[in-house]
Amino acid sequence: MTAVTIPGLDQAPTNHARLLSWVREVAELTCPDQVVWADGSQDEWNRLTAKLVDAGTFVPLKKKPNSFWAASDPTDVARVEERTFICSVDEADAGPTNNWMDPSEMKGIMTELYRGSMRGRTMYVIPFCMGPLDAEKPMLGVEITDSEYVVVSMHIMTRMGTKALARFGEDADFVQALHSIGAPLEPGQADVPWPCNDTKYITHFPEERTIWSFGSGYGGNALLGKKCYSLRIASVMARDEGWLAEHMLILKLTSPENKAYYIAAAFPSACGKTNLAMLEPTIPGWKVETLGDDIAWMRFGEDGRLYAVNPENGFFGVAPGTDYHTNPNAMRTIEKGNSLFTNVALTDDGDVWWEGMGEPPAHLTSWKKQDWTPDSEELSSHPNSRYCTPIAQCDIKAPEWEDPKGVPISAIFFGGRRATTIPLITESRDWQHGVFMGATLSSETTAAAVGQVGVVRRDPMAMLPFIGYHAGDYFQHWIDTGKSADADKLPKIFYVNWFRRGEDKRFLWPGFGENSRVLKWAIERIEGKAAAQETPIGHVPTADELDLSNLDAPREDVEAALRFDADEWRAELPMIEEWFAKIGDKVPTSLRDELEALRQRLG
Ligand code: SAT
Ligand code: MN
Repeated sequence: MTAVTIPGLDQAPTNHARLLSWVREVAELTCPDQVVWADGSQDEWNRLTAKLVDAGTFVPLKKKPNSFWAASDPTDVARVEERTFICSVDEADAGPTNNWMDPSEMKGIMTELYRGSMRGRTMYVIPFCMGPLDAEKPMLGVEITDSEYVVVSMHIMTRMGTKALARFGEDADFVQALHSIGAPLEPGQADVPWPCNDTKYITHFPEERTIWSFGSGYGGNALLGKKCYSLRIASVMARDEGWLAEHMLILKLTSPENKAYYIAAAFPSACGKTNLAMLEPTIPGWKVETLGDDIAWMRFGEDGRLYAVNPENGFFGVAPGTDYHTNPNAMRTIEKGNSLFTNVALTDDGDVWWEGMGEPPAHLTSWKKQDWTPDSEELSSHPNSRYCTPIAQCDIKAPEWEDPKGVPISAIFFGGRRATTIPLITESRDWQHGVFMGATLSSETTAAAVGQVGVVRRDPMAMLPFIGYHAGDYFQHWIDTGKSADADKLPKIFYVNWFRRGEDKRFLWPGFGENSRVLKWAIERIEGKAAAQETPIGHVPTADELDLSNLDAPREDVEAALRFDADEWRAELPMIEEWFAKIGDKVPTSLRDELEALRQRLG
């Protein structure tokens, strides 16, 4: 038997035996026309973006240098949680919050889907590194994909190509990440601008540190370094190795006394992580710089503090609602170009537009590629439309954003989108109480995942769709992380809610840059300088204890945003009980104790 010859297959720029044999195996299964090893060069970017323009996937923007507009297939716009699986060997390890299938059964199904799935296309092999390349132990991966859109997106979102491959040597461990859009082309068959498949699977084999994704080209389903590797697979690595892989932004806050603090904050998708990460404080003398907007990997340093690294190299932010008022730093970052825009609207003069940018132009091309005017009934941009832009060109990136040691975290914020019940900010009594806050975090659903929007669901640590193992074990891992550390070196945990509403449904707190007032209070609590009220749910400031100088908001609203309401909390208890019942036996006893103590305090 002779080996199959596929152009490019034998031109691998590596001697890594396991990588080479996996690439051959995938090529023989998926039957691409050719194999290309992505090098991450400018030349490659130019070649692939030109190819995407030819294919009708990209429209170059006249108003932003080296930037492109893309509209997806209208059915391929968000993460597909129903089609996302954790295929652990033992079903019990996936827990009640994940879909599970036996790994060999899933591999059987997906192998048949992958068979010939790259016919008529190019198979790209993308070596990449999550986190800084000069880390002592670089976190390596290889994504195989038949999508040029994925390759150019990975140029922005990861450190990839030749510079990443240099860290593989001949036998480094790496995460195998296989992706196919599942749209083979027969000879002579014309392509469509956004090829994908109605059948989708986003599958993780945690014991093997392997990801198989099929059928979708959308960010979180297709850029496998992001949610699949850096959260689902990394959370399992973190459990095994004693660290934390979390859905958190990382920001640096500098006080008027020039003291720097680092804050990590977890919010569900599309709840303002990017805006908070890039916030422009409205209070004088305070400064925010950005290290990351979506994912934090936290490990203990030699000094016993928890240090965070952002594994990503780009921002993949929600576009609608982003403008010079809500997030001027994101606007300045994308203004510099080198960015991709997916499912926003295209202006007639070759720029992008989305809801929230102020007055709409008289005519646009909508994300559905239809004529759009301000009278149109539909939105011009999909609510989960995204910009993808390099962190390196963000003016307020912290200089240490690529430090492989990470930055020492002083405070962790958990937050969700809740119209009632949850005060603007609550400080936990201690780590265990903070873990309880995180484990019972709730939020109204958003457009970042396919499904109904605006329903309250528990979203523990904003990780519900991203915990790669049993949620009860994950809670225990958080508890154990606290026990393994020196209590006064641990970050203080806070619970925040920017989204509380008044009776007429208006937001009670102005949010955005004004959130700096809340950050300031948290830091002053850490410094022992600010007062708080002891309540059954934790320490909550009164309006007097927040810096409200020059705030343009009614004081009654601020008071209402800060209010602890015992009745609302009593109504919350059965929902928390229901949530714990869903997790089952594995809810740590310490968290059940926290719930019982809360019930007692509420009377
Ligand atoms: O899943 S993505 O990373 O594409 C976006 C999100 O849901 O946070
Ligand atoms: Mn996210």
